[in-house]
Amino acid sequence: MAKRKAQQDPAVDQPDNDKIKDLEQFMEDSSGALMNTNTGVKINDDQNSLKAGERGASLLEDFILREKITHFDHERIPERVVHARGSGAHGVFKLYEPLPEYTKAQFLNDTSIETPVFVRFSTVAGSRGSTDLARDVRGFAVKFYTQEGNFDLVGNNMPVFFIQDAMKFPDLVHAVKPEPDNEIPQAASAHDTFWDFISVMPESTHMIMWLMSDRAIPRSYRMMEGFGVHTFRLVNAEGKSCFVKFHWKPLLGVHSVAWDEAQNISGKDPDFHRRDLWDAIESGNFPEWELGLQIVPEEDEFKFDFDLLDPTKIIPEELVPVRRVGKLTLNRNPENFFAETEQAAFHIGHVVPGIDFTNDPLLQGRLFSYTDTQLIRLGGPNFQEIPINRPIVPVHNNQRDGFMRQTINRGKVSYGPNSIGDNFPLQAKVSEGGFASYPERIDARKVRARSKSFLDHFSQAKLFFNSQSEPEKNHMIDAFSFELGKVQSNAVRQRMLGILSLVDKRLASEVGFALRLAIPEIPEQPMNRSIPADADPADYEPVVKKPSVAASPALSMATSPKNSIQTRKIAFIAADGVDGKSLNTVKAALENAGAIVEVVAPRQNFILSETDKEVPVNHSLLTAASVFYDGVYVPGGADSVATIAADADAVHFLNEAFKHCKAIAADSAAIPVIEATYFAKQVPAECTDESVLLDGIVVGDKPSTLADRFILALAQHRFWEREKPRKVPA
Ligand code: HDD
Repeated sequence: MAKRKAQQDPAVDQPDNDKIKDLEQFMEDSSGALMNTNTGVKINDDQNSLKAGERGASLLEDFILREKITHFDHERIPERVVHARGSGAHGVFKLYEPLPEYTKAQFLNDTSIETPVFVRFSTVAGSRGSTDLARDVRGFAVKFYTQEGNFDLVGNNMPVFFIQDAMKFPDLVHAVKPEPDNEIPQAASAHDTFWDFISVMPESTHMIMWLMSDRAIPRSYRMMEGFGVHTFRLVNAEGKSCFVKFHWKPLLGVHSVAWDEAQNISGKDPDFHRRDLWDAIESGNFPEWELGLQIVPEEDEFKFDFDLLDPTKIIPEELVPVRRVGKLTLNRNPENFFAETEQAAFHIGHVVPGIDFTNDPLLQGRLFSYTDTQLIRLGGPNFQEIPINRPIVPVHNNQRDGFMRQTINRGKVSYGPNSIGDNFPLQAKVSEGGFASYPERIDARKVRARSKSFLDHFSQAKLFFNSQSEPEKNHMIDAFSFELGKVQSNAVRQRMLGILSLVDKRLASEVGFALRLAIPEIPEQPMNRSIPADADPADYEPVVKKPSVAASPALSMATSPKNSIQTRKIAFIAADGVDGKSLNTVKAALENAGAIVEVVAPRQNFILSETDKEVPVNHSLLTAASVFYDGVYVPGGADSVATIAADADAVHFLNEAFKHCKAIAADSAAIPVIEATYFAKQVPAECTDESVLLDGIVVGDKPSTLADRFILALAQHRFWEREKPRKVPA
C-alpha cells in the first residue's frame, strides 16, 4: 500500500499496482526543486519579461518568456466529440473463479492476478465544462491492463443503444448536440432536433425509455450499473466460442436523484458526480462493482425472439441469468486530470486473446471510429505511448516514427520478414498467446441492408416500461412531458405521441394530456424517412410483437437492495445551543453504519453546544443545499431549535428534502422546527418502524432508537409516494 504522492496528502492509503508503478516513472514532483526551462536551464526571474529598459518593449530574445507563452498557447486539445465530460479513477479487477470453459483470456482464468484498471465515467452530449447532472446516458469505460495486453470494455450505464447501425451515429450525435445555429441547449436532449430525429427513428424507442427513466440522472457514478451493450464473443483454448453480454453491478445498489433535484444540483454543484467519486476514493470508500456475464452458447444464437446482434435489445435476465465472476474496485485517484483522464484513449477494438467481436453493425462501425478519433484528439499515431494508454507489457513491432514518438527503437531493422535481425520481433503462435480472430463462417452477398430480425422496435420498450414501479413510471411520464414540452414543433410532438402509443397507452395519453395534444389515431409511419432511397417500405415495416417476458424486475431500480446506508451523506441542521448528546449519538450511529455526517449551521466554522463545547461546522446554509444530501436530521437543544425554526433557509432546506422524498429525522425537542415546515401535518402521530418505512419521517426523544429508525429510513433511499400531493413549495 502506498500513499499517493499528490501534494495534497490523501486521507487513506491508495494502493499501488503494476500500472501505477509503470506510471510513476513519468511523474514529476516539484517539492524542494528549483524552477528551470524545458531544456533544463534554471530560471532566475519568473516575474518579469526581458525588456529594453525598465519601461521598454519586450525583447524577442527572451527565450524564457517565449517558451512559457508558447506552451500555454498550445495547452488545449480538442474535447471528445461525444463523452467530453468525464472523470476517471484507477483500480483493480479480481476474478472470483476461473472461466476456462468460456474463454482463454488469462485475466478471466487466473484468480491470483489483480488486473490494474483505469475507468472513465462520462456524460455523452455536454461539453467538457458542462454539468454532471444532465439527463443523459453515462459512459462507463474500463481499461484492463492485462498481462496479455489492454482490454477496453467501453460501455454505458444503459444496456441498449439508440441506433442499430454505425452509419447513423453522426446523425444521432448531430441531432442531440446543441443546435448548430445558436449552440443551444448545452448538455440537454430537450430540444427540437433531438426529438425530430427520434420521432423518425423508431429503432430508438427502447433506448428512449431508458433515457427518460431515472437511470439518466444517477445519484452517483458509484451507484450505476454498466453494460458492454453489444453481444461479444468469448473463445476458449479449444477455439470454441460462445456469446456474451458484459454487465457491471454496483455493490452500493442502483440509485438516482429526482429531476427537480438534478436541475438544482446542476446550478449549485455542476461537479457533483466528479466530486462524489473523488471524495469517496480519498476517504477510503472505494467504489466496487461485480463483473457479470450473460453467456449464450453458440448453438442458441437463434433461440430468442430478438436478434443477438441488434444493439437495441437486452437479453432479459429471466432468460439468461447474470453470472457474477469478479470484482472491480476503484482505489486510487489520478495524480493529474489531463495526463490521465483526458488523455485516456479507449477503444472497443482493444481486445485480448479469448475475447472477440460479433457482427453487430454498431459494434463493427465502432471498431473504426475509436482509433480514428484519437488520431485527431491526441494528435497522431503515437497516442498508445502516452503513459495512461501504454500496456503493462513491453511493445515490440515494426511500427515507427510519427509525431511525438517516445520509444527509441534500437537497431537497423523495422520490417519483417528480415534476416539481419534474425526475423525479430517474431510472430507469436496461438500457443504462445498470439491473437487469432475467431474463424466465423461467412457466406454472403455484399449488401447494404437491415436484417428483418432487427425490425421489432417496441416489444422491449414495452417490457422496460412494464417492469417499472409506479413512481418510476410517473417519472418517465414527467420526463417525456418535460422534454417534449421544450420542443417547439407540434408535428414532432405528435409523432412522438404516436410512437409512445405503440409502447403504452397510458404513457401516451398522460404525456398527450401534458402537451394538450391528441394522440394520432394511426401513428404516422416514421420508418418512411429512415429507409434507403430505393428500398421497399414493406421491407422496413416495424414488427409489432408482444414481449416474450412480461416484466423483468432487474430493469427496475426499485428492486435494488435497500439494506445499507454506506457512503450516504446526511446533513445535521443545528445552531448555537445544540444538545450535544442528541447530535453526537445519532452522528456516531450513522457513521458506524458507514454514512457521512455533515453539520450545516447558519454560519461557518463552529457552533457552541448547550455546554459551550465547540462543534465543527462543515457548511453554512449559504454554501450547502439539501440536494447535496441523502437525508436531514435536526437535533434538540432549545436555543438551536429556536434559531433554526426561525431561519427561512433552514426551513427551506427541510421542505426541499421533503419534496425530494428524502428521509428526515428530528429529535422530539426539535418539533418546533418541523412545525415551521410545509410537511408538519404529515408527521405520524406515533413513530414506529412501520410508519418510518411508509413515510420516511422519524421523530423521537431517545437518540439511539431514533438513530436506528433513521438508518432504516435512509436505506430506503427515497419515499416516492410523497410525490402524490405535489404541493411542496420548495
Ligand atoms: Fe462511443 C466515446 C460508449 C457507440 C464513437 N463511446 C465513447 C465513450 C464511451 C462510449 C463510454 C467514452 C470513452 C472515454 O471515456 O474516453 N459508444 C459507446 C457505447 C456505444 C457507442 C456504449 C454503443 C453501444 N460510439 C458509438 C458509435 C460510434 C462511437 C456507434 C461511431 C461509429 N465513441 C465514439 C467516438 C468516441 C466515443 C467518437 C468519442 C471520444 C472517443 O471515442 O475516444 O469515437
